[in-house]
Amino acid sequence: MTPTITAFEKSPDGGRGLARDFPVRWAFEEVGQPYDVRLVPWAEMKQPAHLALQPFGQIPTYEDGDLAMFESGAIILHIAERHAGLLPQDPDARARAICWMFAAKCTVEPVIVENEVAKFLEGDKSWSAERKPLIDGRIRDRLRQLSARLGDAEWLDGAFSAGDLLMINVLRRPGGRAIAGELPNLAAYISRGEARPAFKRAFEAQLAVFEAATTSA
Ligand code: GTB
Repeated sequence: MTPTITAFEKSPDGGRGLARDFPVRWAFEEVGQPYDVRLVPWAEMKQPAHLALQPFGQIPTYEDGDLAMFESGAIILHIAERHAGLLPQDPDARARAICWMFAAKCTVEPVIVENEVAKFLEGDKSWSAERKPLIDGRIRDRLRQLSARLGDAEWLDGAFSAGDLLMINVLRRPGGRAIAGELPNLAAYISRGEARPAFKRAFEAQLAVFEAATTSA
């Protein structure tokens, strides 16, 4: 059976591959698993049918037979556990790759997402401009630590893994990319991820959805 994921009918990111269906698409492409996409209009995201799949009314979701999942990180772990290509076979190396998945989602993503919160949800507040350097400072501290660990390596721990996929996906968000640009090894790490054929296929697929929505509007 072909798994089905959900994505925005018209993503607010303008087709830049920043919404969270993107890393799931990328994971499918890395392992060579075909997938279907069901587009969810804004009006349906908080309706009971979608809330039954995603309790917070968000995308992405994943359905495969009787299994329904939400949370992009969990979906990617599920894909990586069922297909070769995103997690090492060696148990210790596999455990370390999973550490990097959690590091991306739990340690690096939160500081980067604060940049978007400040811009889109708090940009009109009187204190918003004062807060920005604090947010940038926290992103810079975190990315310097990541940069120090990556060093001259190609990927975070041996071969490319789901840990790299999630980390690069997080670093691509505007607040991450801007500050990663100050750290040449991180900037090159992002570029290596974006140069992967699987990344490019996933990117083109989500862009095609955005362009179709824009054309029909
Ligand atoms: N923890 C969940 C996961 O990883 O699956 C978070 C899912 C999530 O935040 N989904 C967002 C959503 O559905 C879309 S991706 N939001 C609707 C809502 O909460 O009501 C977040 C996103 C949206 C837009 C951009 N952008 O424009 O750059 C970037 C990221």
